[in-house]
Amino acid sequence: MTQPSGPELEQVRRVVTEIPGPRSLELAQRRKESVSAALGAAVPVYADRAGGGVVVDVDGNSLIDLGSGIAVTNVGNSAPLVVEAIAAQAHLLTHTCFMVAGYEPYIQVCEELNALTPGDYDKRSALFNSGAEAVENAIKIARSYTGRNAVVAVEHAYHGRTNMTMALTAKNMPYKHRFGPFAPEVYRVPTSYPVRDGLTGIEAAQRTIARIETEVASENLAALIIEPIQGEGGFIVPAEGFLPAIQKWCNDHDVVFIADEIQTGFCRTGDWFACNHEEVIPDLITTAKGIAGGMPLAGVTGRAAIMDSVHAGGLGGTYGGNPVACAAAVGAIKTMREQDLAQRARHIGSVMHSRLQELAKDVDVIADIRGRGAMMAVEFADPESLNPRADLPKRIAATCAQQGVIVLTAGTFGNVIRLLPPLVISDALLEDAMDVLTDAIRVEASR
Ligand code: PLZ
Repeated sequence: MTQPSGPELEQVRRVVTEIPGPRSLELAQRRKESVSAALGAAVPVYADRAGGGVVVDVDGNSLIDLGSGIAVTNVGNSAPLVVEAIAAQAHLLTHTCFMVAGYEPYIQVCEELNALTPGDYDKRSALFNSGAEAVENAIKIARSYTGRNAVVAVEHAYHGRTNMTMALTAKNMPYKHRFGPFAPEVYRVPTSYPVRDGLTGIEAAQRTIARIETEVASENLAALIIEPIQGEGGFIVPAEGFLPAIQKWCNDHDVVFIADEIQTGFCRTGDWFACNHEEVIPDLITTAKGIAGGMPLAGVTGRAAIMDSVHAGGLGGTYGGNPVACAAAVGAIKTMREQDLAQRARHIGSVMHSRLQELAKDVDVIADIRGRGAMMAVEFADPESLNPRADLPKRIAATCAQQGVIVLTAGTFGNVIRLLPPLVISDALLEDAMDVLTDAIRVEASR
């Protein structure tokens, strides 16, 4: 008999060994001798299988997953339609290179992206392997279209680890440290960070625009790129009105407005894309992560006039839009639609938010609880001075892992716990995980 997998796995939290257990320790040793020490690890266990809301490790511990592999397995790990699509496609063809001989799944994914992304205009898409690669290409496209060089990114931004995207990313450690020089013509401007700047969305936008106008000038500016809710930066939700004002300024000055929805996309925030909440219409949008249920795939989607302005042969790559990854994306998108995972994300968000609000009454280390849908975070800081408490998230996450719950940290100041459960997690598991998390916060906050 085959062992259960995917959503058939028993949906329980169960810790049967010390964490990490003996098999994980064995793998940790082999890793130490074979894998570069430069790669981090959020939890000390090694995964064997996963599905629904759990990750089962090699020692048989069943951990509740509040990370989704960093916002990737929105439809759950090894989701049935994704697994079936991968298997079927793998039997037909695994690779031709889209630039050599095309295939239907690539076109299907582009059709889906054009239909699902915000903006009721004629669109085109191109597919790549990773989020960073999508961002790189969005910048190439914007520069080619405008004939301008400069690119603006905002404070706390995260856009990837390649050379151009490191330049766009704000935080030095660990992403940029000793890796320079970085790509030129990247300018950083303030954003909206309500709990820390106290500005309305309009005030923050005016500050941002004034900086761009004095230090860059629209005549030199190809694109402005922004995450509608910042991911690695700490789930910073800009004040209402900020994004629409920035979009309008870009439109008025023929600056390509790029929304990086790599972390926020595909139902995560309670809608297909985070731009939808304020009816923000980007010119280009970058997607990855949740798009293909765990397979590596990314896209750039945008106005046909912009996307088609690049010379023929100007975009591509050997693997971009691999047929198996594309088939997985079609399966993942179908799952999101059939199970209305946007609605599910809103429900998950309201559960997490109310549990955290309740907790905030008892502890004095929480400066902010924020996010949208199933993308929720707690910022730890002294509530008066707002001095970051960077010591807490690591300890809280370690305590949670010991008790069988995976949570991730984030934030420019390293003082944020972020919650990104798979959108198919059961209510019972979610409540159990929130019990563990809120207890861990109580304990660590009182130490
Ligand atoms: N843009 C908004 O969130 C990836 C990074 C994890 P890749 N975020 C997770 C890490 O430490 O490397 C991300 C993102 C946003 C771009 C990216 C980059 O996507 O698929 O990791 O290249």
